[in-house]
Amino acid sequence: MGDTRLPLLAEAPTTYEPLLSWVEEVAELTKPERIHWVNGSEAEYRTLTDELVAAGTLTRLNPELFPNSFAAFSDPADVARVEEQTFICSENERDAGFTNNWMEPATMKGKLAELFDGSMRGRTMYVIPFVMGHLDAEDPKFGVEITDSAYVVASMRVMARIGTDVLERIEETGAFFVPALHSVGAPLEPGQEDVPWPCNPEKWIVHFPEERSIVSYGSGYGGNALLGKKCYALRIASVMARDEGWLAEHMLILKLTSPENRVYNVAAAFPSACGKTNLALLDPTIEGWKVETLGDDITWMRFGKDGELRAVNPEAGLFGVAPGTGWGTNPNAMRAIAKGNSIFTNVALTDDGGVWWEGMTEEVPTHLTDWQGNDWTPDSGRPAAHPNSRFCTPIDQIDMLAPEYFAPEGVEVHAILFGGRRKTTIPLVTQSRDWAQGIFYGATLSSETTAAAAGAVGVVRRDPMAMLPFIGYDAGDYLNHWVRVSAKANPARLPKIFLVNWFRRTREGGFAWPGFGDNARVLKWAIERIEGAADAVETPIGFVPTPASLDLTGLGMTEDEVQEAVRFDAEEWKAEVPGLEEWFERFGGSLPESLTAELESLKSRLA
Ligand code: GTP
Ligand code: SPV
Ligand code: MN
Repeated sequence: MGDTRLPLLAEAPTTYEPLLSWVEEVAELTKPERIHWVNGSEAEYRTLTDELVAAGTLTRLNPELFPNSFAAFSDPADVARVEEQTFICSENERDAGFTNNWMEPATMKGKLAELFDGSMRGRTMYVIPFVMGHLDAEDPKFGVEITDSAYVVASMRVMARIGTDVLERIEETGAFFVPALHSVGAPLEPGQEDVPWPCNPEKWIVHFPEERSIVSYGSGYGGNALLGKKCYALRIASVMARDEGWLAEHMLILKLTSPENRVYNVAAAFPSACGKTNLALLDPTIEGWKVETLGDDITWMRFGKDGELRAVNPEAGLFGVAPGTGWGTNPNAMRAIAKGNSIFTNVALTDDGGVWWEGMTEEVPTHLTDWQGNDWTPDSGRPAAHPNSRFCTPIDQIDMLAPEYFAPEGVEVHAILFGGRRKTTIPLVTQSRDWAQGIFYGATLSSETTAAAAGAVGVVRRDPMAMLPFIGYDAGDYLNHWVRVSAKANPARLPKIFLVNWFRRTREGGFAWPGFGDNARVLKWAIERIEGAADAVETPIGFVPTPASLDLTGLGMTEDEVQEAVRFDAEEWKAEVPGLEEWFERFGGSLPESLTAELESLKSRLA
């Protein structure tokens, strides 16, 4: 360490020059009161959460109900990812593509330098060394997040592998780390009292893909602030993956074991708040089929030496949508949560010091404190928990966690599902004729928007591979990358691809399919298709089940009712085509030819 180091760095637990000089540069700009190097220990977590309780950011829950667990309530204007303010600042605008906001890197850096000047005044600057994926991976993906939010530190400890071990490994191996800078943008003047959830009305979530760096300003929430998650493990990782020949995807991954003990790993890409966590923790309603969890939000995949597709989950926790997660719909998540060690954000509080959200229990409590701190009763006429309220829970608290979660080499993927939230048109499940048509399913995936991002809810938008807000480069190049990478596959071991929709409605307006644990019936059909055992009807969009080919044991639905969920509707699909054409036109020529060919052949089959 040079003599000229900032005195604030005196207690740095490292001599790693690339890290020290970055931390120093940030400290000089942001002017924090002190620097805390996060070691990731139990004791540190206790101190941090005690401080957050004292500051009013966290409410300690009743330990008999939720041990070592806390509730946080955000500023009402800081409740979700802000896609409008999310930028990919590639050197060339063309490389950000039409799905991303872009600004010239130098201009953006100038703007950020102004915003970060003194932005940590009066606060502690935390330095969090982290690794996404395994520390013992062949090529571990390191990052260091600098943040002035202790809530972010506590949440990152759940969501990623952080602390001393990681720092030592970075230093020992001289590894590159992604510098990820975060500030809530709420400096404190001397004597100024803090608020429970500091943030700034102005928010910027910025990525510099060529230098692989992240800068986030103004928000303390989820994907805006826990920078290992969407910013690194998807946006920056997708760029690394493009350059290094792998795939970083917004997918869950689960291990399915058949009654005959055959194992299939299934990855599934659904947009935000469209059912990944629920499927990953599925409790099958059919006998003999077992599901184990590998991941619930992000999957990194590469083709192995035998041409098989291998997948790992780079995360260490769940940041799950609370509403709709209940003892009836997702008992496995509820059991994991009940073990404690969780941070809840924007849920409601029960009078006995527990948490509640819509759908947690069938019986609705008679009195709650809602997520905004107001009294709430069932006839208040508004939800008690915010629709994007979340539970943040260590993944190893899931009883059904697959042992392979801990294997750095990951698992082979046998099937990929693409799915969205569509009231009409998309059948419960469709199997693609081949890999190319499967990529077409992914490229044209559509869904109604949800509360996971700020903005209107319920608007149908195209969401390629469920990655629309997360592709760190040009969307056409991204689809080309899928095509190119899969050319490395052993064709016999290419996963089979299915399009699913748990959200189709009946004419009466209810869900056409009960979903949740009953989705195991769809997984079973998919596996039986792979094994060549299940029946299907060939339609212009691919193979859909006959009602009789699905295991309906104990479902309590008639074949006619099931038919409404699985049917292919030619009229609805003809009405879909102009939207598909418009979507493809937006790529302005960067789309793989194979996809244009798929659309043409779909049109001729529909005609
Ligand atoms: P992100 O964490 O935002 O990426 O969301 P996710 O894809 O993991 O979604 P999640 O599993 O948390 O589900 C989001 C919402 O959809 C919850 O309110 C669920 O209750 C609901 N949901 C999930 N699966 C089903 C299903 O099979 N049927 C129905 N009707 N709703 C479902
Ligand atoms: C999503 O929006 O897809 C999430 C939540 O998983 S967040 O971490 O906020 O991105
Ligand atoms: Mn997600």
